[in-house]
Amino acid sequence: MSRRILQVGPLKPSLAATLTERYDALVLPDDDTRAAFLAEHGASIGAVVTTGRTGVPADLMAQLPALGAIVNFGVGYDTTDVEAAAARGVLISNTPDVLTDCVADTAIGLAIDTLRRLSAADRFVRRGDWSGASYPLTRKVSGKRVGIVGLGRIGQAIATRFEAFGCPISYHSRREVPGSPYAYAASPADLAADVDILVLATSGGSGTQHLVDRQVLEALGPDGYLINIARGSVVDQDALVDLLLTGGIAGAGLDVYTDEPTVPAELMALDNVVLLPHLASGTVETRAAMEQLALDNLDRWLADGTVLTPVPEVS
Ligand code: 8YV
Repeated sequence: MSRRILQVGPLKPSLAATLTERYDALVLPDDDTRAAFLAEHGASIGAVVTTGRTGVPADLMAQLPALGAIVNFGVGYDTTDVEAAAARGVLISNTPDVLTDCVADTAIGLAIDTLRRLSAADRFVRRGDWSGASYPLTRKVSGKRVGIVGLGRIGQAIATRFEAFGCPISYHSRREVPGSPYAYAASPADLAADVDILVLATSGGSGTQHLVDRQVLEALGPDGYLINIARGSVVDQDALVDLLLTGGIAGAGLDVYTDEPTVPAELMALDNVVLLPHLASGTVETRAAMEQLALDNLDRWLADGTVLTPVPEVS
């Protein structure tokens, strides 16, 4: 087995430094030297370390014939061609669990910020608008009906947090979760029709592309709010922008977008929308834990050809 490591895409600086210093890793160039680099080194690469931002698409995988493992820094790996990896017996590891708390915390923060308009109120104060008029009334969060699309680890952690706010919870997942105390909805549209806040916590990729389409957003309706800490691809973003501009839904809290880091310009002026720069897992503590888990996966693969936290499709 080839033990050569390749970094694909930007990584947390300390992780990139460790890979170079401790593992003598190569770094895939992102310029016109890439083809020559791959011609020279592609056949020697045994493992790739990457993130969901870049991943290993099929065309890159095809140029790495000795590839045995893809170590993904992040829980989402939708930019890696999982089918191609499975067909070739390439393992993929991700970093589940260690980021669940921070991503769930972000979902709650986004919901409170969006309904109570906290970021907009901060702008109001900074602009010097708090002179005589009081701030416009906002919407209460506690007790709102919350629907969660994707009741995996993160969806469950979000549900637990909202329960503490007295919110009735329902959910939609590909399959009903056995033993779950929450009401199951057979489709995202059925779920959206019955809730005030629709939270997206499902994985990205082709299976969930535009799972939340115009029909689902219309079912959420003019009093409903969308919170997305999953992937931009899960939502029909054009329909979302249209409905936000026309009052078809009440507001949205977004950490993810279709074409990051591009954020639709139309949303910039809207105070009923909170826009975050894909920061959900971005705390010192969680990113350190993700880094450690990525390195533990790499060490395990180098030691015995397995990984600690394989993704389900290729374990
Ligand atoms: C990113 C995320 O991976 O884990 C995920 O799927 O979306 C984030 O944690 C993180 O930004 C690293 O690139």
